[in-house]
Amino acid sequence: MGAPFSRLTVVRADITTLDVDAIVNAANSKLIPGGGVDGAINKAAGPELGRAMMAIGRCPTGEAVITPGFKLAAQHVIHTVAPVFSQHKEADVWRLLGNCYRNSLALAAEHGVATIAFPSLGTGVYGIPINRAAGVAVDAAFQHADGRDAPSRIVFCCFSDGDAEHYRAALAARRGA
Ligand code: AR6
Repeated sequence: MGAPFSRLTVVRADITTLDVDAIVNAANSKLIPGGGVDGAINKAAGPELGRAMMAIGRCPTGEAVITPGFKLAAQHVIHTVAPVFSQHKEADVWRLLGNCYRNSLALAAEHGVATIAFPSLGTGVYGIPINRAAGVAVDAAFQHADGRDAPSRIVFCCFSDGDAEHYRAALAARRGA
């Protein structure tokens, strides 16, 4: 197993419980605290997180911004905005979703993050099919994990066993590529 693969792991967990330097939030472009993983992260971090998000006020689709983690074990929360599946051409969905992972990892590197966990961005309310989304996530992380400023651990944090299976399959496919 090569170095990039040893840095990528899949877990089934509530992302708010993970002891990592940064967790990634699946936010909306107005950075108004919402439901899904965004709601869970805001609940666990406390009201200061929502205030910090709204002070930033905007994050275009595919881009990323950073706040403190407040009451979370994670020191940072990186907020990124996945594309809504029904609102883009399919090729744009994959490019923008890849940008979410790339821009989050670049921001993490700027802040010296050594361990980072992603939820399955865009595959809840935003409707992106998880079988394809997992491949995009793994490809983007794999490319970054090969670089000089790569974190030591990139975790794909899935909320169900079925979701975790998709990420494990995507990792296995990438390993075989
Ligand atoms: N830990 C890990 N994963 C979770 C958790 C959790 N605690 N809770 C949900 N998930 P979604 P999106 C999974 O809908 O599709 C919000 O309202 C969930 O099962 O949270 O990018 C925002 O404000 C799914 O696999 O994000 C936006 O408006 C994954 O997280 C919008 O939803 C992503 O589902 C973003 O939609």
